Amino acid sequence: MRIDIVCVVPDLLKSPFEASIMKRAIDKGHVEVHFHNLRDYTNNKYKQVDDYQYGGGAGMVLMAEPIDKCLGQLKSERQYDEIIYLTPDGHRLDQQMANTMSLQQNLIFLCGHYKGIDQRVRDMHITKEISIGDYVLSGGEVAAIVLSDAIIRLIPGVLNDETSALTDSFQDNLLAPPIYTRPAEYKGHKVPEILMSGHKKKIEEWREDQALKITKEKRPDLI
Ligand code: 6GU
Repeated sequence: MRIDIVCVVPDLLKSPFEASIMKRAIDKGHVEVHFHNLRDYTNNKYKQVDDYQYGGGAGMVLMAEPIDKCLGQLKSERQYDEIIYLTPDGHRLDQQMANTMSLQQNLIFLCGHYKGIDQRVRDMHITKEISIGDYVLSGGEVAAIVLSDAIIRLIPGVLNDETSALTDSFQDNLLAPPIYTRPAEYKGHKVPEILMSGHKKKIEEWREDQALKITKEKRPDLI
């Protein structure tokens, strides 16, 4: 997989790709991540990327030209499966969407900033618009990190058995059951007996019961 991240603050983005699972996925060759600064695609000598909005109103808008130039350049180099604009008014990200995108080859993530981007580049280039939740961030960069992490960990071969994505919360539309590790008793708090019984089937049943109970309590909307 190749991900091209187009934004105005690449420095906000880079370090999460330099540690842990995302770094390992890059080092093992499962994914390439490239960063593009919209300021490098400006024509004016001040490298200005934003301007006031027509019709008035507070907040700046990212101009069409630098975005069009950057996306046009990338699209001339390879075919993209999706050109995704990260915006609070997009479709809300869920596990199903991450699963689908994890099987794709080439993705562009365009990060909005300020009030957003000129509608004309949305119409011209964007194939999908994604929000990471119903709250507002100061820019799409943080959302691009979230989306990248959600997708990259699902690429076949990135996680091993111990970190398998199959048992994650949401993979079966339920939250995950409680988990424990050694010691068996900590400050008087004991690990549930069943988990130490060795009965595989009973343990599986207990986990399913717990997952259902917790989901009903915390996220009844999922059931
Ligand atoms: Cl993708 N961008 C911004 N700026 N805020 C958000 C978001 C995206 N998703 C939720 N809030």
